[in-house]
Amino acid sequence: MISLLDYGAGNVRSVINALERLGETVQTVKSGNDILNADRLVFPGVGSFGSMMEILREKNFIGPLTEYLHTAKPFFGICLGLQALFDSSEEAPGVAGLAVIPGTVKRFTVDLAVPHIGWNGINVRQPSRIFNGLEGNEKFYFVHSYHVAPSSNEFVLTTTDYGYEFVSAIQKGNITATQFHPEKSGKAGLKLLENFLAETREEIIPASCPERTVLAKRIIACLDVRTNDQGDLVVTKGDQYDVREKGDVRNLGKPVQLAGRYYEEGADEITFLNITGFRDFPLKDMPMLEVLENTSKNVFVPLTIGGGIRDYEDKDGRHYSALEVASEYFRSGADKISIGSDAVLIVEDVLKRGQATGLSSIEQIARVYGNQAVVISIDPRRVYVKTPGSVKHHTIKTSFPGPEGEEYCWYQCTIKGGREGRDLDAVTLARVCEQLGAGEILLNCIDKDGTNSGFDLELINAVKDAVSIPVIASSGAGNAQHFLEVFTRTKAEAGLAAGIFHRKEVSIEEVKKVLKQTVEIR
Ligand code: 1PR
Repeated sequence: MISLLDYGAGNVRSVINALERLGETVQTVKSGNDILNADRLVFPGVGSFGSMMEILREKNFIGPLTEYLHTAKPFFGICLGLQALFDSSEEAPGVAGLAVIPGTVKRFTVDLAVPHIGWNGINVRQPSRIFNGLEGNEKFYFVHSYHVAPSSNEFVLTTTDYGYEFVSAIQKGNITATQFHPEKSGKAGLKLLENFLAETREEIIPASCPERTVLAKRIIACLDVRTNDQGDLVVTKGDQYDVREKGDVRNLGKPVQLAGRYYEEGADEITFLNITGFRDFPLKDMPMLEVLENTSKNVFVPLTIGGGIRDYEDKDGRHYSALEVASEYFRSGADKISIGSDAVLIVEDVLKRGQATGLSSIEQIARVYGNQAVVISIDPRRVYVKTPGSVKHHTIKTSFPGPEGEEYCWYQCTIKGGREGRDLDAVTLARVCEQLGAGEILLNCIDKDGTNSGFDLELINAVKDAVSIPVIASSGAGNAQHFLEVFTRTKAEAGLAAGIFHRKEVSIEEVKKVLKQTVEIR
């Protein structure tokens, strides 16, 4: 039996799933006494430092937790569960941490995308039993904008490089805590947790730790999901967003099975898009929640879910906020949610008002679950123009002139799965969404989707230049070389594909083989 401290702010489902996969029975802490009575305690932190400490205080957990940390009983902290151990954080000035380890928590000051999202390595600084069976060159999944800065090196267990070297895990007697998420770090992460649970392992330093660690470019498999005309939930795939062939919805497999296959084949992340979510009420859409629940039991890499995340009014007039919809997805095992149509409408409103309301789905979900949990999915389409000044939008000079020789184009945002074009360009959308608190951009391209002709590098460069959050390049991948192209000719942090993986034309392994010599991968 292991106790899990869930203060109710986010997704602890994946941690429970990982512990259960390792044969543990997990008991969720309900009171301060449960903390004091625990034999082993896991603390996965989600959200922000300030709200975490506030909730711990409201629940009267701070005293028992501090007392527990001063016993010899095992403790494992994850992400904010590491940061909580320090004196304070720049994220919430004036709010005291648990002060078990001297030092503070600082925001990344780097000329790189923040949050630091993805798979990075560790450099081991002292022996620990959690490293048994690891080579030392494995990568683990990180997602954070703040990192701990201990006052001395005494308790530093690992460091990681991102612009500069930061402390990525600490060890102090019975206390182990990691900035990365072992529960989302595939087989290496499960091994690490297994070692923590098996208390008798000997303390080691793995043999092949890298001198410097490098963040890997992520390869993401995307599953567009919808109900077909027979009522079955299927993975489908469009050609420029048209998913029907001879009148029928293309059926490329079952969502849970396909996600399991991609996990085994080495996908760094898996994205589900409920592509008819814009017209259905997702909380009635139980199959998607089931898909997430079942997938997250066996897939230990990050899961994103998109489609239909917005405010709703049901037929009886009951209001559901986008935050409620998102919370349901997080509870079912999602690590991030992606917002498509609603983001376009929100940005249009912000531009009209000249300011944000603080009430949009992007702002609300980012406040509760953190910026890193909010992905904006953009569905743009190229519009050619003769001169850049002929429209108010962000235009680019293109190397692929339009049908009438136009040398400029802009990327028009669409909603409802490409069905409706709006008077807003993708660059502006991305920029405003970042200001509202989005943590990542999933950049599709309707012209390229399903064409196998390669990513739209011009679009990716235009958006990447406008934001400092990570950008996932999507649409058009036809072979492994296209991934090499996108990672060498743009600064995209991740590449996503659907059709080539579903149809088994190219495997994730093949993509990584081609990238290996030139691009850092997991
Ligand atoms: O608007 O918040 O309800 O979200 C709906 C979501 O569903 C959006 O993220 C939107 O991109 C997606 N969507 C809606 N309709 C379609 C469609 O295809 N008819 N899917 C659709 C878009 C997702 C792409 C695709 C890549 C790679 N497809 O990410 O996976 O283009 O494909 P490829 O490698 O085969 O070229 P909301």
